[in-house]
Amino acid sequence: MASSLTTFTDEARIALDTLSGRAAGLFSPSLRLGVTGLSRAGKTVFISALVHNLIHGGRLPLFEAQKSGRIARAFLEEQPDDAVPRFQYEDHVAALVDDRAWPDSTRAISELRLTIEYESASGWNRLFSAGKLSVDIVDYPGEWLLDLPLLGKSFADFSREAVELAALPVRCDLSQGWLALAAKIDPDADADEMMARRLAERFAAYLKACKLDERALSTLPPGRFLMPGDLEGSPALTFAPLMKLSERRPRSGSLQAMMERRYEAYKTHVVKPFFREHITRLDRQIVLIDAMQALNAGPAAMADLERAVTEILSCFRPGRGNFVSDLFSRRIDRILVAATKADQLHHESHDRLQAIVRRLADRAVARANFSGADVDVAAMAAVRSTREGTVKQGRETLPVIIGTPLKGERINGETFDGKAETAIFPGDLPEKADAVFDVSGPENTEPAIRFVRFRPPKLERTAEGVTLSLPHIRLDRALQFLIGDHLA
Ligand SMILES: Nc1nc2c(ncn2[C@@H]2O[C@H](COP(=O)(O)OP(=O)(O)OP(=O)(O)O)[C@@H](O)[C@H]2O)c(=O)[nH]1
Ligand SMILES: [Mg+2]
Repeated sequence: MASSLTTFTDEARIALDTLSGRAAGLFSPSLRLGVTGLSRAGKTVFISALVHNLIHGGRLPLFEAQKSGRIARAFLEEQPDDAVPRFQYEDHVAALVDDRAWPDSTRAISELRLTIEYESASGWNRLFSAGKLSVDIVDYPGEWLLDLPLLGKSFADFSREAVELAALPVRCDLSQGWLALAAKIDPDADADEMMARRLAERFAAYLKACKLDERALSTLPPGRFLMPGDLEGSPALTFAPLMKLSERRPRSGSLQAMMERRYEAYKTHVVKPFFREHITRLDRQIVLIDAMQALNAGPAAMADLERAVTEILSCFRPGRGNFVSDLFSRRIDRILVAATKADQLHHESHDRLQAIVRRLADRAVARANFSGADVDVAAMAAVRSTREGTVKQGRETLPVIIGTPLKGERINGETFDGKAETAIFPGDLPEKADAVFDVSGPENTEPAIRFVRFRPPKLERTAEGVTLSLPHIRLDRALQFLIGDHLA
């Protein structure tokens, strides 16, 4: 009874929030754009580049409103949500443009409001609309989305699944430390804070080890164990799955009772509010993926990436009867799945990369049984760190990419100092997208592409000393899909 009451209140609250959000939208049109992806996928760089290009009138030929000269002005405004950290746009751009360094990892949610003043394309619209659109951009870790399935699971389900997954051959070497400790614990013993902490620490260390592992294992919940945000060390994060749980109600004062309570607190105080306050209010969503890294690691990593995208898309799937999906999935009508580091390849391979992302997204859409929103894909670079050229090798002319590799990057035994420019032949992606998913293929073959991380580009200045906008690849196409129709 108690739990159905909570659910009811939550739903009522979400409905109210949604309604008031829409009512507010009538007066000043706004669009909430979610930007997500697993850590290091490129969220911060994407948002910085998008805003920089709009504010500085960058080259965006595929973004119709800009191309036809209908954008009068784009500028930053105060964000509507006081309780959410602001996306530190100025710091990130200073790193990119002044220091030619990639911005620091961000690890929590943040928000920025970009307002665009434009002239509508149709005379009719010009008559009725003010020609002003506020885009609220929300950057949040993909890891947090993967917590949604927990809402439907009891502590016993969660524990059983976690132990099963930890025992899988690919994971057991990483989970050993935690499993050994958990096996020694009697769930009926008296609750002990230090023991709870040790268990939680070992469990979190195992999850982090999976994330760092070069087999690129997919992420397991709870997402905040990897990305705690500001919750580090709080009781709602000091729990772990237990083994040998009794079927009966746990004795009050026992370790099991304590862990169960904290698990429920995690769902109530962390997962639900996150979905209610952020995810249910989104209109559009971009899911960034690091396809280059997965391609480099081989088919098993591609399969893993596909699993992660499937899980992420499942969170936006309508009509599953879970407590939020019915309400918000109706609102997100466009989702873009984008690989954002295409500048590490020669342009001849960009369409192939896009075909690979399309294949991955199609499979994820099918597996997640997803419908209800347009899902498109893109191979792009939010910030283009390379130029293209050719190099003569004997009689052959090879297409190369030229850039400044980051300090410490290595290729063919050469280590770079972060200052010298170099030309690299990155190799080609396979013509058939299926090849990169084929786990039955020969193992341990050299990756098809050689990939080196470059420093952000040096920006040109005009004769008047004005810095030009950040170069990109197909960022304009992404923009057109995500917000173009709202500027029609
Ligand atoms: N070449 C290239 N590299 C990129 C691009 N975008 C991101 N990167 C690389 O990917 C790294 C991670 O990018 P971020 O934007 O910080 O990724 P994030 O998703 O915000 O990561 P977290 O904040 O840790 O979750 C950067 O440090 C760059 O090395 C791009 O457009 N081109
Ligand atoms: Mg970030």
